[in-house]
Amino acid sequence: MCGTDSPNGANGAAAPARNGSNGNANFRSNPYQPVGDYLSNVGSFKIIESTLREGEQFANAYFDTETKIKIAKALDAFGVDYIEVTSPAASEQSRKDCEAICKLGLKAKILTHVRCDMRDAKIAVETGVDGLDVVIGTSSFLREHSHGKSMAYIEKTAIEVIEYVKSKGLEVRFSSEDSFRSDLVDLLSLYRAVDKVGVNRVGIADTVGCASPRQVYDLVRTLRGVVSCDIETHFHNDTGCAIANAYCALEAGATHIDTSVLGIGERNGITPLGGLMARMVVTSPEYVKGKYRLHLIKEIEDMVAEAVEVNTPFNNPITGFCAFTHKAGIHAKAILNNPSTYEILNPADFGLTRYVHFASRLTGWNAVKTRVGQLGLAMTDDQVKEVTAKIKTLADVRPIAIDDADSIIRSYHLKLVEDQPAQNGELAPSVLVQDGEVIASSA
Ligand code: HCA
Ligand code: CU
Repeated sequence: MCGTDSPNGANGAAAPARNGSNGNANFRSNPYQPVGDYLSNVGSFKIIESTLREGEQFANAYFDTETKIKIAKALDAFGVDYIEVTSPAASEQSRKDCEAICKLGLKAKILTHVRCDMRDAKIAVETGVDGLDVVIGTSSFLREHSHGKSMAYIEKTAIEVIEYVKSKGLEVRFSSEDSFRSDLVDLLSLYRAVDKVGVNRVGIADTVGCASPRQVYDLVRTLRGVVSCDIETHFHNDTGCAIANAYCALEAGATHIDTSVLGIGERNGITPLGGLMARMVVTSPEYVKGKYRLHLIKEIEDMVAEAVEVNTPFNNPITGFCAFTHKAGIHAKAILNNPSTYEILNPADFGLTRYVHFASRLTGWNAVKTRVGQLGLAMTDDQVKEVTAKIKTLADVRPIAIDDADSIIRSYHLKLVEDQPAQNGELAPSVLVQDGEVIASSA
C-alpha cells in the first residue's frame, strides 16, 4: 500500500514530538558520533553543487536560462557553498547563462567547469565567475582513448592553466578525471606539482563509479599527506556507493563534496544533495542544521524533478514518499510512543511529517486508535480493537486505501452511535461509504 496512499505530509496518524532535538535524549552520549579523528571533516565540509554542470549531463536535462536561474537561486537559498555551472566553452548559450548566473549576486560562489586547456580557461575567466574547476583525464583509459596526452604534458598544461587563472585573481581547482583507475604514483606526483604552484583545491573524481568506501578512504587519506590545499571529491553512483563514498572521503580529510539535486548527472548520476544531507545530519546535526536550510530540500527536488521530467524515487532519502511511513503494528506502536524508536531522521527537520500506516493487514490497534482520534471520533480501546480486526479482515482480501480504512472506522462508529445515541444528542461527525462513494454523512 506504500505505493498509493501515504505521501509525506499526508494526514496519517501523527506521532508525538520527539524527546530532545535529535531524538537522542534517552542516550547518555550520542551513539552516532563520528569516529574521532583530527583529519576528519564530517563536521566542517563544503558543498560544490553541480546540478547546473554535472546535472546538465543527465540524459533528460535541458535547462533554459530561466530554469537555471531558478535552480541557482534555490540552491543559494538552501545554503550551498558553491554552484558549479557548465563550461562557457560548451556553447554560446552556456556562456551567456554562466554570465547571467554570475550577475545574480548570490551568496554562493560561482564556479565553472572547464577542460585543462588554455583556450577554455581564457573564455571562462571573462564570464565573471569566482573560480574555475579544471579537469583532465589521467587514467590510461582516458589518456589512450580520450585525449591522448602524456602525464608530462598534463602536468605542464595544468601548471600553465592554474598560474593563468590565479593571475586573474580567481580560485582554481585541478582535478583528475577517473582518479581511481589512474596510476597512484602518477596521480600523487601530479597533485604535488599543482599544490606547489598554489592551486586552491585538488579534486578526486570517481568518474565511472567504481570506487568502494574503503578505497576512497585510502586514496583521500594518502592524498591528505601529500598536498596542503583543500581536497574536493566527486562520486558517480554506478554501484550505489556515491553517498557512502562522499562520507568516507570526509572522514579521510576531504574538504569539499560535489553533489547534484536528486543526484542527476551522466548515467545514473552522482552523490545527491538530499541524500548527503540525510547522512550528514545524523553525524553532525549542529553543523548541518546551522548551515543548510533543510526544509527547502523538498521544494528544490520537486523543482529539478519537474525540470528534467522525472519522479522523485520512492525510496529517496528524506523525500521519497514513504521515507517517514511506518507500517507494521509493532513499529507503529513504538513510533507513536517515541519516534526515535524507528526514526534516525526527524521529518520535522525537513519541514515534513511522519505517517503511521493504518490501512493494512499488518496494522495494529494503536495506529487505528490514533486515526480514530484524528477523525474526531470517540471509542473505547476494546472498540478500537474490534474495528482494527475489521480493517485487517478486509486487508487480508485485497489492498486497501486510507479511504477504505477510514470508512470502516466511520461506519463502525456510526453504528455505535446509532446503537447508543449520544447523551447530548450530538453525533460525532461520521460518513458512510459504499464502493468508495460517500452515501451518508452526519457532518
Ligand atoms: C565527466 C567529468 C567529471 C568531472 C569531475 C571533476 C567526472 O566525466 O563528465 O571535475 O572532478 O565525473 O570525472 O564529472
Ligand atoms: Cu562526473
